[in-house]
Amino acid sequence: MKTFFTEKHKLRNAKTELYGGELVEPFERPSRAEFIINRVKHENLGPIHDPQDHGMDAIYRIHDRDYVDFLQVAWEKWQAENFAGEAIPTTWPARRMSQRVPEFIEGKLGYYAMACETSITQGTWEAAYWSAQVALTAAAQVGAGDNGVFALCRPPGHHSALDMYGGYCFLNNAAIAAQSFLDNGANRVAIVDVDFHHGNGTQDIFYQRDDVLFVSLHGDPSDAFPHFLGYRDETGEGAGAGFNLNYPMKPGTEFDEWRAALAEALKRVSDYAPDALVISLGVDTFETDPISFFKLKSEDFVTYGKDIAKLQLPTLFVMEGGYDIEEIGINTVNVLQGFSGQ
Ligand code: B3N
Ligand code: ZN
Repeated sequence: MKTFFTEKHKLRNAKTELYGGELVEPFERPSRAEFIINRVKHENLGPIHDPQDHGMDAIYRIHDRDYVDFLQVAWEKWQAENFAGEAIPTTWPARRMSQRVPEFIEGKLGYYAMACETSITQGTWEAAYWSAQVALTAAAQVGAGDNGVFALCRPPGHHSALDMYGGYCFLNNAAIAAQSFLDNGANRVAIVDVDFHHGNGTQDIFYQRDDVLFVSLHGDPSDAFPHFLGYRDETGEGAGAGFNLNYPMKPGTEFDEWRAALAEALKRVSDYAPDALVISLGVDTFETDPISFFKLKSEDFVTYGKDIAKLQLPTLFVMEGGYDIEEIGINTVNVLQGFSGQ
């Protein structure tokens, strides 16, 4: 299996994350990608390629132009105010307040952020841009006939919506890739999100569409981030009614229950008969992940990789979360090896 990857991910190197009322070292840090790429090499998964530059058009197919403009200049504007720390929002357009976009950077951050753990820093935009290019290049490889391709994206993407960042995500790599399949001739694309967290951004982007089926298995939003989306009764709207499927699960969920949900999800995908499948691959479902609460073991990742392979669909794996950094490479490559039968 081919992997697409760029060292430019290192440009995303925030020093602070707001957690528990303190600024801590971010869970989403460069070493995550290093452990994964090292495991890809160690296991001889296949060749590793740099991404090509597909430009901005594919990004604008998913994200609002004003939002993308904001991401490009946010750090510069923050610095111009001589603030001492990294760019973190402190105020939001809450219920019954104006939804106008403010001029001042503090207001803009609050307008475009869905949460405030994710600091914007020097290099964030460039890393996010290249992460999207990794997904686009890998999608093109699937389009060219490879049955399984790995986009080692960092920063991740599935919390990012049309005009929203947060949850360590800036551009929605999986959504950008799915749209690129459609723009290059596919009629239907399915996205299965197996990250521990609900892919609120991906759901929101495709919620009213029937050309992308979105299915997510995740920690119940009543107990887990992102808290405000991912409930079972969110099934799609308008033309998209019936094309969004959520499987929220409770703290302590073990592999048998999780796998039964995956089987239902994959049956729905199979019935949909997509031309391509995108897996939003987060391995924060692992039993010792520091910020999650499912109980999957390393061997379970191989098993579900095999389950996905049984669909026999052209499949793009897009990296999302996973924070047990010592194990992230093993668990990620286990899925890919299970899928490819290596
Ligand atoms: O949810 C958290 C969080 C929960 C528990 C933690 N512990 C016990 C140390 C720490 C943090 N934080 C909110 C931001 C979570 C972003 C999740 C990004 C992700 O992986 N999405 O798929
Ligand atoms: Zn996650």
